Amino acid sequence: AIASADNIRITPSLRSKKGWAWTKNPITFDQWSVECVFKVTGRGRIGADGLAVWYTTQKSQEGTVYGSTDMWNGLGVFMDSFDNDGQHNNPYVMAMVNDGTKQYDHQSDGSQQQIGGCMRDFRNKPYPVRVKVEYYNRILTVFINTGLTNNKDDFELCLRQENVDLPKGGYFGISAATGGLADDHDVLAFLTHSLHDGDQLAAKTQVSEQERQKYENEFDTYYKELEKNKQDFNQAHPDKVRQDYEGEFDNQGERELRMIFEGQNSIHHAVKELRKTLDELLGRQEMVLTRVSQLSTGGAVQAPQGGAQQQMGGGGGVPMLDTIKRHEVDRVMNNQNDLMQSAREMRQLLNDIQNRANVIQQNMGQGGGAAGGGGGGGLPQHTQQAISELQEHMKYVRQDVVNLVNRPQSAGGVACPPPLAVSCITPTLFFVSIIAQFVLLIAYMVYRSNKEAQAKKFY
Ligand SMILES: [Ca+2]
Ligand SMILES: [Ca+2]
Repeated sequence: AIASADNIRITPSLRSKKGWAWTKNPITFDQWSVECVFKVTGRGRIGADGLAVWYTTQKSQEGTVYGSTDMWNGLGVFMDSFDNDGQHNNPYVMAMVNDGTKQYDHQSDGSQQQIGGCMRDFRNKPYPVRVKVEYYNRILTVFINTGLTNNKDDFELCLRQENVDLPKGGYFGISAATGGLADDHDVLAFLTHSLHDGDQLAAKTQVSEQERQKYENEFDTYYKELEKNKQDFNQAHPDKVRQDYEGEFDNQGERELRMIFEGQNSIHHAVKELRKTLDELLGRQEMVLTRVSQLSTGGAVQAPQGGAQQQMGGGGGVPMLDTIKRHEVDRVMNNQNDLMQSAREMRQLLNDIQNRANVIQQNMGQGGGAAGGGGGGGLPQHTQQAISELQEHMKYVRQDVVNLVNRPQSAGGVACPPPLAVSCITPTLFFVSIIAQFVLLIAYMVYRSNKEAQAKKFY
């Protein structure tokens, strides 16, 4: 493993490398939560081998299981990049408990030995990936945040297993390995928390107050020493100081890419909101339909709470066929066509964006290689052009999404002919339900093409 200022490179992207890092001392608590923040990056569509988070009774040495020793005693959580058994289910996240006797079965990706797992792509993500392992009351839970957004708390449940027995007083560790294919495995942070029941906690905090003072003093001393050493170093090597600063500024391409990702995030967010609204709408639609069926059977009906706001007389018993006028149907049809059209446009735009993003990524790859050799040159002309076009398209998409969100109200607010108070209700309801269905369809299409686009990017 190679340590740097803000991460530990467990393995570089070179063939057949292994690396690891372990806690110095065994832990003194039985229930815990650890969070490992990492990045797995590689130029290939497929990478290898993977990264492991360990809790074992011994600090392991180099070995065959993601860089660490086999037949371990404790828990291993594996981020397995390479699909050894050809089941098309990698990258895969899984947990395996071992009592020191079992050999990890690489050929089947441990599929018969795992206590649980989930298929998640954790390679080449815009933001760091986070895996959180909790062990509390003999329940093991693994959450994963696949780094698609910069929200640190965007965790999904990957696996949960009850009645898991782990040995006490183990060490935490991380390890990684590359094979014929190679990824960079970087760990940015490893956070450990002990978990306590309430009363247990109260007893412990009293003792720790003195210790806290001690550790704080110790930390201050070390920190001052570090600062002093840094200054000494800077004085001794004034030429190296400037190089340090150069790394802190991203080149233009990286900044643009980050802007694109942020744009995509906000689109993602908008679509999510849209879905929520649509679910509500669907609920209302169902309510309205129930009322309509009541109406057609001739019962007295009260006004629906959220939907159409017209006063409904207790009349009832009006035949439904009389109530829908030809021109109203035409209008509904036109509206539908309109919606379909804008959905198609949005799809096209998204595809377009995807293509351009691919082009930029390729260019970045080539540009990155060149920049490594020489100084940080500017982007080629056509890339800049593509980026600016991309940004413009992004604006359109956002506008479209906003329009879509606003549409149901404007479409729903079609004026009804005033004299036919009772007869106008049914077409309005019909209207709302049809539009709701179409908006739902569009949201799904957008959502799916977004998903597809993301999947396509990495495969
Ligand atoms: Ca594997
Ligand atoms: Ca597999």
